[in-house]
Amino acid sequence: MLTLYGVYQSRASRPLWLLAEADVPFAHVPVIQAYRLADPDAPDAPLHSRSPAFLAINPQGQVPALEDGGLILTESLAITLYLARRYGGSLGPADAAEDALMLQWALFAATAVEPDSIAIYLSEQPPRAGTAEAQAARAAAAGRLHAPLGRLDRHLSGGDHLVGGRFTVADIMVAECVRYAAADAALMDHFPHATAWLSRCHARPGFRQMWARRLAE
Ligand SMILES: N[C@@H](CCC(=O)N[C@@H](CS)C(=O)NCC(=O)O)C(=O)O
Repeated sequence: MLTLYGVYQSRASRPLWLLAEADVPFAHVPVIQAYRLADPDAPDAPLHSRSPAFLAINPQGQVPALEDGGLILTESLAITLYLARRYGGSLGPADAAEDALMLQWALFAATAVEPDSIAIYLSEQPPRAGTAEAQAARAAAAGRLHAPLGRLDRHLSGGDHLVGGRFTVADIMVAECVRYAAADAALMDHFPHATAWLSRCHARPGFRQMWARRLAE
């Protein structure tokens, strides 16, 4: 049985969306981020990212993590890619070329998009939201996102999906990293194909199931 560690309100949303799309049975252990707890050391604190039991799974103290038989895997995009390859059917690669393209989009998401899209998200969180510092950080992050989002937009002007003319793990990985930036409507207005693609991704039953569970958490 697969075991996925990490609450829905974390980067665990990425493999959880994949698992919903693939309809794969799994055990979910909702490990919460330690920083979200008032007192992670309290005796009745829930299992969290600094709990000794979880550090035995991921000594780095971050979610998500996956256990599959003897395999323990960390890094949300590596987990999501693994699940697609192993259990995802057409969500995963059909051949070596698609495999390479899916890895390319995973690295694009992690390196060219996520740092600045997270910066946009964080600029809206209290207590920084609305401060001059937060606005400057947000504008700088949005500026740096123009090149990668422009590339994504141009790619999507030629088709509805990132790889293979069908919805795949590549769409999940990139959509999850772009999602944080989507709060910046003025930024996304520059990229109509990417914006429409993100809406299509979010209309999928697999995403809706994941998101409903996240909201209910
Ligand atoms: N690159 C890692 C980042 C993992 C990460 O930062 N996870 C956050 C939650 S989204 C976490 O567990 N934070 C807990 C902590 O730092 O204490 C991945 O994609 O899995």
